[in-house]
Amino acid sequence: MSDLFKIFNPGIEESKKLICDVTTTHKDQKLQGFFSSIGMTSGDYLNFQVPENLVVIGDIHGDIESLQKILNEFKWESYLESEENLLIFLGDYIDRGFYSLEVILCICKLKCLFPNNVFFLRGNHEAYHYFPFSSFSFPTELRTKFGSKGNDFYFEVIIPFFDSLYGFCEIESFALLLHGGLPVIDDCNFFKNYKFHLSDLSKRKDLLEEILWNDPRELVDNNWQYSNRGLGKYFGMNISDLWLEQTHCKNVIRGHEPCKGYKINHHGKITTLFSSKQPYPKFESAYLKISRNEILRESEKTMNLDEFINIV
Ligand SMILES: [Mn+2]
Repeated sequence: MSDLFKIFNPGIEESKKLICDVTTTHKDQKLQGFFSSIGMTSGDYLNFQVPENLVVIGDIHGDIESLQKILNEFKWESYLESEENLLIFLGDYIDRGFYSLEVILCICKLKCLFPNNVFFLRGNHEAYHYFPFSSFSFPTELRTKFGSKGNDFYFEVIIPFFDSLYGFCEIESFALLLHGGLPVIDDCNFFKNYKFHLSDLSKRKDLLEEILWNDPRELVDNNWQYSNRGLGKYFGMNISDLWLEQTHCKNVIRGHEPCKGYKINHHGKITTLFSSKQPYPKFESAYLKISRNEILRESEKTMNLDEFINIV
């Protein structure tokens, strides 16, 4: 298993096989429903009971070195042997750093080894074909690596892989995990059926855009504003309170914004986690690791998760 990082100068056929295998695994898990002792899927929506241990990794953005450091630090091989230990990625695997393809291959190897406790959420960089933006460079990296075949590789292998990623994860009574932020909901009836609405985001592009692009802000009216990013919204504390109240969760764990490893918003209710360093020299790379006991210990109050964040 120690060959997880032996992926430099990856061949096109080998890369294609590995990524397509994981796309198939995702599709099977979504279609047939996936069940482990602690979790289940309903399409794009993942649901878990509180795991024995939880590790969350934020945006990687092609930074294979930070990814390697993080995986080694929590000793991924022994950690993932128990299916009660979960590893969740918050998306944005590509662009900005030099090794986007290598990052994808590395996490795909992890998923092949541990399909029942490694899960990938989708970032906005994995949905360029729905919500385009200016700094998207992954196809250029693929053309540099694979020449003219890079284009076909992007359309035939990468886009289906991106479309197979999960959109939203709930860990019961604890946390909501997603890439960008909570969608602004003004009709409370939504929550009667929220798991259903989140289970097929290809039919709910309005929700998908906000999940992938929204950011938390401390807004004067605590409500929401359109985002300066040109896509998505800034959501205030009222939106966080509504979602957390309706889902009986205490925290939101999300990525999407470069920061010194982590950032806290909305009085501790929102934790931003960022795990990329090489393309962002001014910032830090971090991951979150928390145990079931630590989660249950603070069952009554809002938890501030900063003590469970490790800067690498
Ligand atoms: Mn992002």
